[in-house]
Amino acid sequence: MVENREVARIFDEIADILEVLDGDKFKIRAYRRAARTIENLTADLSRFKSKNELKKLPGIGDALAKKIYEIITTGRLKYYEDLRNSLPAGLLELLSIPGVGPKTVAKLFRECGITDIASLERAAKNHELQHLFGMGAKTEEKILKGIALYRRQKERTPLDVAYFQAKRIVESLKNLESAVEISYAGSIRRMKETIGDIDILVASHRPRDVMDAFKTLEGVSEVIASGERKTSVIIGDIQADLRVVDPDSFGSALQYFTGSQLHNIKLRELALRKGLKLNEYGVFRQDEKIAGRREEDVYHSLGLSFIPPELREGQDEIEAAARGELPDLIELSDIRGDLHVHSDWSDGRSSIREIVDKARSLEYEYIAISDHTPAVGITGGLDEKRLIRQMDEIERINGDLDDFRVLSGIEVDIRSDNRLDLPDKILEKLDIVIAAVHTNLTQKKEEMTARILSAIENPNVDIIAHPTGRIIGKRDPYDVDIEALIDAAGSTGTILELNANPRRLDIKDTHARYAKKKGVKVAISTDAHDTSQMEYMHFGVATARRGWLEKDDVLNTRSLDELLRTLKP
Ligand code: DGT
Ligand code: CA
Ligand code: CA
Repeated sequence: MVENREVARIFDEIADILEVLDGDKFKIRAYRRAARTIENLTADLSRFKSKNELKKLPGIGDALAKKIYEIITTGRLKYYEDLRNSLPAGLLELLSIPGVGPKTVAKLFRECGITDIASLERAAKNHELQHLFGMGAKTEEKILKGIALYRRQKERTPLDVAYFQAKRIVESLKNLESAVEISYAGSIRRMKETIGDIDILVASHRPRDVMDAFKTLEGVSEVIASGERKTSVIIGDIQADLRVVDPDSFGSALQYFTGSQLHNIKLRELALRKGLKLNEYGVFRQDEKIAGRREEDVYHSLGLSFIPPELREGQDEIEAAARGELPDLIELSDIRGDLHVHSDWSDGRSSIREIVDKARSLEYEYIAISDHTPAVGITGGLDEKRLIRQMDEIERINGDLDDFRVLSGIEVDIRSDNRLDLPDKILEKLDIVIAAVHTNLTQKKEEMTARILSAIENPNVDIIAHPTGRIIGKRDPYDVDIEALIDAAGSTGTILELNANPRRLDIKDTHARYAKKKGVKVAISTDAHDTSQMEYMHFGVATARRGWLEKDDVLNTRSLDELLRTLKP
């Protein structure tokens, strides 16, 4: 069955190709609009029985209905295949480079004969692009940076994509009778922000059964290597390694294959100093095995308390565990509310009431609605007037609610002139004010730092959202002195957001640890633009754990009363 998402993707790609070919503007727009219609459709396209039925959809005329029908009945679209084949094979990949759109690709192709990433890189390095209209040395630099970013991101997979895939694998293998135990290992268990490959560990007396099930999982496109104890496959564009071990050494294998490599090296050195031997089969004193079945016992046998996987990066976690001074890490169940959520008043897709329902299903006690302000440049940014109306609406909603509270908030833009996008006299009236940068991201370091500092110093600002502005694999952080921001937040009592969106995770793990050292509190928030994104919270919590944060370090673990006291002391 062809999914709606796939049909939308094909239409978007057709629009891209037509744009590269300098095709008809109206036609291009029609494909894009149809792609959006299809994406937002709740019914499966495959349920439509005829072209005429499809034509009832908004923006779908005769020609488009015919094409959709061809895709859902044959799984292919000849027009699309012909279009693709009319272009050099590597040309469309150029569109994946951040900052390169169809218009640029068209120009590069027609005026410079560039057909793939390698030839673009060569031309930019040799300054051959400069004679092109509108392309200076700066643009060449930007293109080279974009290529580097694209390559980096291509090698590693964002955490959410890998996590979703790993979860699917574990869910299906868990039910096997021959699988005694199963766990994530490697970087996915440590919840690193990007994943090289997925590692899964199974304890079993019948490894072959487990391997067979693994190789035939839905979505496996290639078996790279297949042995009795280890198999590697490609599943949904990412490599997954499965290792099967004897239940007697599951704990030590889990410890070994969770890594990180640096953590393991340090742990092995500690074992040697204690006259013990540590490997994936167990902990040994001479020939006697003193631990191996349970992972906790591996650590205990070395005189350490259990080290949570998120801390195993080979920093100073082993020393801390030896002193019994590991942090008592925050857990998802400690979270009592989400302090950064967008509603359909600005660019969110859910109503405030839908957000409240979702928050209650997550067992939260409160939620803050924090929509955008006009300077962000989206439609629906809240000006003073609409914000006041939204505050009234929230008051009404609160009137209908027992033991749950909607906080009136805003994500006020910090403009490039260092001023907030709404006057203080209205910010004062809100329960919670979040400030963030959204435009002019290329300011110089001193300028950007001063810009965010000015918001930190405003007594009406409670939280700075996504303080470094990075989009993992797509956009580097702003050039900003993050330590200076954290230091300043320490003196003003301003809270820093740890944005839980898996493509942001901003501030990141190491910054969170620095913030803790400076006594700066963190708010873990999802920045959800629809209710399903409110489930991103666990990615934020995992990143906070990687930053050694405890419950008390995080604002939204507070009860409503405590939270309000912190916000308005
Ligand atoms: P990744 O996949 O790049 O995101 O990071 P990891 O940590 O999952 O690394 P991976 O998949 O190469 O290996 C999984 C774990 O196996 C790693 O964290 C530590 C452990 N390990 C044990 N011996 C070695 C070794 O010789 N090389 C590597 N790379 N890992 C080893
Ligand atoms: Ca891995
Ligand atoms: Ca691996």
